[in-house]
Amino acid sequence: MIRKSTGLILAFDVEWDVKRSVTFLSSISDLVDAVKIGWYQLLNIGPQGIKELIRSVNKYFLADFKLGDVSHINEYVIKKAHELGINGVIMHAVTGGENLVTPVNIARELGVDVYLLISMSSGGELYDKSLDYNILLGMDLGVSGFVVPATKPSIIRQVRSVVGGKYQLLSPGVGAQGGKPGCAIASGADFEIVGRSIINSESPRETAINIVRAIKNPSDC
Ligand code: O7M
Repeated sequence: MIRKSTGLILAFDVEWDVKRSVTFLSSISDLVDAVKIGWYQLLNIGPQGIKELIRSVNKYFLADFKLGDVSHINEYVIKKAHELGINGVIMHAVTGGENLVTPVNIARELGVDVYLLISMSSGGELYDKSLDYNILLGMDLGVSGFVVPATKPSIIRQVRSVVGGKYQLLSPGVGAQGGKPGCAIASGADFEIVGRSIINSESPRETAINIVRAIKNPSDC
């Protein structure tokens, strides 16, 4: 599970090398509870770069490779991610129970958390039609939590009301996609995932401080 302090997860979607990435993350490390990495890092710095990044920054690293394949491929990615030092992975519910059960069990044995994506910040209409099914699927599998969009607060509320307090809800779509900082957590999420608003800001640290403030004192949600 991600240890909660500020409630902010950085979506680190950047094309930077390891050195620049470490410098940036060190400058806001105290303000974020986890760093979400994914295709940007894999395609730009590669697996060895990711390993180096994780070794250099003392933070929870969440791998978002949008895992939604058949079981043995999911398993392979989780094992490889674990070797790189990844703490948690995001999996897509749409792949279905049969493709999720063994990978989730393997992740558990390795100490890697699985967060199940069950709704999307844009589109994802098929997900929203099967929300109840996917919530129960995740609970049956024993995942650590769910990805639920900041742009759809009613879905956050619905998921929270079904899962109770045992599961962590991670909410993307804050800032650039329209979600107001603080409002996803006010609706029942545990963490808000923010990328471009911080990364493209003239003063990323100041922007992150303002988001953390909004999380503590949400208004106009
Ligand atoms: O704050 P942004 O819009 O720059 O970035 C949002 C991040 O959240 C980006 O890394 C996306 O991949 C991710 N995301 C969504 O934007 N929408 C979703 O529905 C799901 C995710 C996500 O994190 O999936 C795990």
